[in-house]
Amino acid sequence: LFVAFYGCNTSQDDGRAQQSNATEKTANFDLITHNVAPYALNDTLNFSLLSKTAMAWDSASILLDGKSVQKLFPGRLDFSLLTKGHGVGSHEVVVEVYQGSEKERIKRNVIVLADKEPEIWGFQIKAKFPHDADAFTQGLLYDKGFLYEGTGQKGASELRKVELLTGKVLEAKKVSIDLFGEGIALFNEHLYQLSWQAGVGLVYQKEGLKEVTRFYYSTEGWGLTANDSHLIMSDGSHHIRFIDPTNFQEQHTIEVYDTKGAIGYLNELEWVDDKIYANIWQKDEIVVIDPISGKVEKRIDMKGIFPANQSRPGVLNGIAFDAENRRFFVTGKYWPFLFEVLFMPKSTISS
Ligand SMILES: [Ca+2]
Repeated sequence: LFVAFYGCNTSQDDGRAQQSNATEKTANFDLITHNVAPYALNDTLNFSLLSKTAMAWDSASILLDGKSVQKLFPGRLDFSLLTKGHGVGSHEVVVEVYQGSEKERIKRNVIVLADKEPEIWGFQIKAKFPHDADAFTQGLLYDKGFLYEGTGQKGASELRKVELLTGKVLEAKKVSIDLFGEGIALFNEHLYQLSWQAGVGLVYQKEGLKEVTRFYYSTEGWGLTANDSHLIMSDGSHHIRFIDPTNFQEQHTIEVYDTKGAIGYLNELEWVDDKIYANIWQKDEIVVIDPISGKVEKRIDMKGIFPANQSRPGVLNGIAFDAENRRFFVTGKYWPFLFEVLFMPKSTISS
């Protein structure tokens, strides 16, 4: 029997992580799939356990992402797994075959892609505001009439409260010189700021930007946002982590995929209407992600956001949302402007 393994035909060039499906070799058993890859969200994956040596066995446990989901017995070698409810990305299927006290473990990684092409959206500029051209923007959010901004570079990193209309920095707190500031989020009247590679996060009271505590994580820190229960963090990969803001424990992780593969380099984040907006590092693109499945639902083409007749000092970075007035703001690293934008389906934008 020949089993075709699917390797996502993607390259690092467009920010997609290299992923492949693979099975560990085992002595007596093999695990074969009856579906033709690639697999998509909501597919039912059909497998058969194949005994290569006709060895007797008692039972087998099927584990999906570490959780036991089914049992097999001799005479029943076929099983199905529903991808629905498990999200896009990499999943581990393990079959543990028992014979007395002996156990043989067969592992298969499967990649589940999005089941629907993302909608292609664009933008319209509604207003243009000044922005500090010395700000290496790494995090941006809006709260009660003010922008809050986290800036990067060692020695120049700050947490700032900024006046929207003028871009004037009203308050600034310097980040210690050993930390390279990254994304920021607001949760329960506290501001949280990541650092890039030090594994250290800073927590401030919003009023007065007073540092109150620190937290620690094992990945790089890139973008940060929050919903009403979690801090939500990117690390430069296609993973987004949900963190408990009370003890900083990671609760769960999603992987971000479209119909072709993983979407890497997820950077600055914004939680809006139960979706995650993420701008992709070094691209004029924002993706809108379903936070349950990790599926990319929209790709917002931001090409043309920076005036074509001016040299651009840095990449697009920074999405903020004014929930009360339903306004989106975007800017970039060292950009002299911050834009209020309206996102809309590209087909509805008149050129
Ligand atoms: Ca943001």
